[in-house]
Amino acid sequence: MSTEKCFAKGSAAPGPVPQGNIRFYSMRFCPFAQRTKLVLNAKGIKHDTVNINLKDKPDWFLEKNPLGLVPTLETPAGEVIYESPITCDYLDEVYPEKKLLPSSPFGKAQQRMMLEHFSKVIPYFRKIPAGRNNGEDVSGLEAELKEKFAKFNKDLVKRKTKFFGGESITMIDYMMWPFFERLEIFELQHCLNDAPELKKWIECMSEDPTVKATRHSVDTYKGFYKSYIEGNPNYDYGL
Ligand SMILES: N[C@@H](CCC(=O)N[C@@H](CS)C(=O)NCC(=O)O)C(=O)O
Repeated sequence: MSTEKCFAKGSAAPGPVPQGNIRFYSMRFCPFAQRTKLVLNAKGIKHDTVNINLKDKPDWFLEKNPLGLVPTLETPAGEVIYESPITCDYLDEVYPEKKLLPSSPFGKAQQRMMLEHFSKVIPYFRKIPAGRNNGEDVSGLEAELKEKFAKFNKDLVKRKTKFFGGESITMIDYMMWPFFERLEIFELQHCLNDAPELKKWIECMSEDPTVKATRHSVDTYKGFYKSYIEGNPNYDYGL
């Protein structure tokens, strides 16, 4: 696929997925799709990317994923996989190079439990900016987020490791990262004031080549989110 520009309703469907490839349906600014992108990149998986206009989805995309969500994967055999944790687990299982999930059942279970905890953090990334935008007092929500970050900080202190799964990056780090990448854009850095270990984790993650290769600049994010808040998301912003 030679263009990063998004496909909207009425666009011709991309052809079949070539053998030896996997197709990644994405949206360039989606944090959930970024999880899958991190895993694809970290594992060096050959893939093509089809970006979707989420405000005006092509019918052929809805036929593949009735939920209409990115990330979605498609194999040359026409198998379709969606929901970010499921796509990432699938990739880790099918492509054995550079395993990101622990091999032990308990290790895997621990990562899934951490992800469950983290899923309670994600709504704050929507609620706080939306509240501010409506002129509401969001200090209570900010305090709650600070508390949640402090718990993740405690977890790192207890583990005494650089990353959440050990001394090197594992799946859980990539699953959480896209939201931390957006802290500055959503002006939420102050919520990390009681979380020094988590701040160190952010610094270590920022040095990871896969993280570096998949991130947008703050200006590009700002440009996209401005269009998003105005109700007219420019999915091709910066192209
Ligand atoms: N639970 C899903 C959430 C994915 C999601 O919300 N993706 C958004 C883009 S960031 C989307 O596709 N939105 C389209 C829509 O809601 O119609 C996952 O983890 O993959």
